[in-house]
Amino acid sequence: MLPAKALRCVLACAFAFSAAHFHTARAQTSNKPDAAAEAERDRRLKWFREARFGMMIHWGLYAVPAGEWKGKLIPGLGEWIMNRAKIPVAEYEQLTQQFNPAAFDADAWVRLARDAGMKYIVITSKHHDGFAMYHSRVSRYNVYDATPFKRDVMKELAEACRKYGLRLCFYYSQTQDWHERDAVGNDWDWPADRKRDFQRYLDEKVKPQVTELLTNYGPIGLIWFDTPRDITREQSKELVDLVHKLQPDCLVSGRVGHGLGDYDSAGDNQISVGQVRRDWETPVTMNDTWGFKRDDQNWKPTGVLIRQLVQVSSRGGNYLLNVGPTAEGRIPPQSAERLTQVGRWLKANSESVYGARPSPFPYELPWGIITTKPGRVYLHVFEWPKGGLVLYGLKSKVKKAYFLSNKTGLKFTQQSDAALGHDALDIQLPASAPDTYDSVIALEVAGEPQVDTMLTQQPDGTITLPAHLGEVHGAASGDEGLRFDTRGVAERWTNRNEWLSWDFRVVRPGAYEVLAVTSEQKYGRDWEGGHELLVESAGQRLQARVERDGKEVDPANPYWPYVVSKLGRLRVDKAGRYALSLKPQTLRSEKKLGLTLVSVRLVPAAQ
Ligand code: FHN
Repeated sequence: MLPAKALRCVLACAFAFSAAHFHTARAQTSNKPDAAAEAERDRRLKWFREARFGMMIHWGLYAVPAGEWKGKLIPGLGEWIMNRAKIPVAEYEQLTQQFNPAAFDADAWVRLARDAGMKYIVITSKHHDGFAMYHSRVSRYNVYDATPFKRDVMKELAEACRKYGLRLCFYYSQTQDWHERDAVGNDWDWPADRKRDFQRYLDEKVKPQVTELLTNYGPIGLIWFDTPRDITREQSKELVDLVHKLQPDCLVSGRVGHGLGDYDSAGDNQISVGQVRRDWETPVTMNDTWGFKRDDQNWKPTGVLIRQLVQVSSRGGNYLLNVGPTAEGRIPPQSAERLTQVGRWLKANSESVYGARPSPFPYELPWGIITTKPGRVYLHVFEWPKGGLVLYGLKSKVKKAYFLSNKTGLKFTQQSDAALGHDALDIQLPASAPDTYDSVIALEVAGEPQVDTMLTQQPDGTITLPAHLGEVHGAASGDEGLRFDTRGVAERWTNRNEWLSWDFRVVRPGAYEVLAVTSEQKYGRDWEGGHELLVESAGQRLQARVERDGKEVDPANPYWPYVVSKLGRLRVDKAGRYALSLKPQTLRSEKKLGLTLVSVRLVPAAQ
């Protein structure tokens, strides 16, 4: 059984990107759509649910400086250079004269996306710098009127998307616009405490431009609003209504604000490890920036991209993978190469991704990830297990097992231990993985796959108790206290009266090292340790301090390094069901981070 409260919490947090940035998860739950609106939303979401994989494109004037201003490298995201270097509007506007991307080839971009297996493209029609990348009649600050290029990028992309059958979607920054006095964000041209008429900016720029985008480029898949800072609920609603009035089939991203989007957006580069019930999407960078930055060479390996795509699919979401083209109009070769490799893998394994349903297991498996369809279970094997793969907890009878890419059959046995309530499927595998990234094994079962969802010791001996699957005790009421971020990691755990417990199954008795896995902040910027924890399980008590004893990186969420802390040793004499509780005795919160628990892990102790 899933602990309902913890699950509710991770779901709520995972829904609400804006959440992650600006709003509380609970604000979300008050937006009860009526049945008719819900049916409309359902209809609109049909293509999105099948798509699973899209291309995001951050392209604008910022590609010209490419991360460097007046001979200095500017830290941070490439598309934020105007803000980070505090470039005055009048100076930034001069970049228009250098924007002439002769190599831009809409056909080639869309072909690259199609061959990668992507089903939609979300391109920045206007990012926070306020510059429109299409021929706008609302403001001459646009690629057609203000640059020597004099071409409408979006017209050309719309044609190519039609030709190759991809959906064109527009990113539009609705609140931040550093070119406009009345908008949010530019406090270097104008004083931060100036009187702003945000509604005027909305009425005179945002709505007319969104209208152009939804009128002049044919059917649009979705409008990807972003960073809903300072926008009121009514204003977010005005935008949602405008989009749906102009194109009833067009989706609105979760970042329109106030939970009013058609689907939810996870935080940037955040991949949920918990089950998510609402439709959702996560935007991901291929290196560390969205807009092109010459010095950013921190490219994610293809294996990580495939793993993230599968991880998102296995949680019922869409993976929106970014490219940042250069000022010449080229998609960086490092991006193109990776996209081609992902496309090759996807072509051979598409059945396990498109339209696939989430993993029936609430927890992660040590060798990889599971997706399903009625009658099928797909085992995505990322870590090749020596001597075969053993899967616990599958209750459906397996009729056939084979490699999805070439249909080679695999031998297997399936057993059930009635006393333990424990099922084991044992698949014989060749010595090495047939695919360098992800070898997919398809299992044929009757109907919907049935599994036992109880946390269970894995065949490698580890027992992982994820924070978000723990039962929360002593929780503060209202919006305060411990909750789980979009990755499923505990945050705001600074109150020692709150504690977690888990029920789990031990298959092999023995001695176990108990580890606490906690998460640093993004890019390892900060972490809070020194908490005193009490662990109680199998009639034993361990008391230990959270220290930096080791580190780990989760390939799905590489920007948040994990810290591993040793809590002590536990003995389990008999196989069976156990409970474990984790009660903080003291919690440090000087940095306001508290105990950022990812999981408690029991690892067989060396004898
Ligand atoms: O500030 C933007 C950022 O530049 C980029 O566009 C990302 C993409 O998700 N969204 C905002 C930050 O979340």
